[in-house]
Amino acid sequence: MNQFLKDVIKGLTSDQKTLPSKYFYDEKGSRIFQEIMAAEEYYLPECEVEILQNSSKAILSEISAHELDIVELGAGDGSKTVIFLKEAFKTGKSLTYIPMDISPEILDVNQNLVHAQIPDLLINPIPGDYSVTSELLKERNKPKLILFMGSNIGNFPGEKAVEFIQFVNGLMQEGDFFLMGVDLKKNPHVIRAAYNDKEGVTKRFNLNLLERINRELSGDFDLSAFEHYGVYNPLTGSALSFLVSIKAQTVHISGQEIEFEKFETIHTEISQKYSLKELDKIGSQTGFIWDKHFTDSREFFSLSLFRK
Ligand code: AVI
Repeated sequence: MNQFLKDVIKGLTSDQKTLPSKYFYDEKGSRIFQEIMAAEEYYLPECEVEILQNSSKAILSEISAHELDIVELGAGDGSKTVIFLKEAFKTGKSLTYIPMDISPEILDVNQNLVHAQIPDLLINPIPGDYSVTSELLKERNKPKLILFMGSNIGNFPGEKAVEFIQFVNGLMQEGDFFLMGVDLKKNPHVIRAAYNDKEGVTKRFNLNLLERINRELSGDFDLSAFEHYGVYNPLTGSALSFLVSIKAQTVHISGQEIEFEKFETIHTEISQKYSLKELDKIGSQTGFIWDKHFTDSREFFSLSLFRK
């Protein structure tokens, strides 16, 4: 049984049905995600760009090492990171940019984009699952700055976020830095709207998960019988996405029957929001000795710099 099918069956036979959000990103899902990033209500990318434009210099001034590996986990196309890399290049440090991503295709796009804007920057892309490929980093003993942008940390459920930051800390030597993009707690209305855009792009993104199961795992989900439901809980700081079965129904996936009660939900995603205080606490909990937060003018988002 392939891993996708295993995870889908496991998630849909649990008491609270779930589907792992990592499966959003097939070709179609990745395209819809680009549309989300351009949606009016989805404030995250513009905040991160504002911080990169206004604070890259200040971030770099905290790092004294002259030789530096800038490692980016889940690098994607590099279109935002390049703003930071340009500033880093201007410092005259001897830099190597090491973008890591599961998709070799996106790393090609990344390399072309960065090379076009900074032709003299050394780029050493590493394709593959970074939980495996990060072993390669241990062979390099230059000072490191590890980047993990875009609020991707928010998509790790509960304790997994802390475990991931601990894992990153384990890749680092004393004096190395970690820069993480984090979406901050804010007016709940703003967060709720970001995951319930008027144009219904987020709805399409969520439903594509069922479409993907139909396409790849011989499923027969009737997409018109499921609705997108996005909530934000200010008590926990979690934005949660669900798919709601609007009637009692039976779905088949690779020959297996899955029953849905009327209004039963599938939990598909968590997007955790943090306060700066919580980030300080997480930093010291995960082995960092110092941190500093760089925020946008509305204090919606933080690029948080941690030193080991
Ligand atoms: C990729 N990640 C940070 C996005 C988020 O905001 O959690 C994914 C997303 N899901 C719905 N809209 C955007």
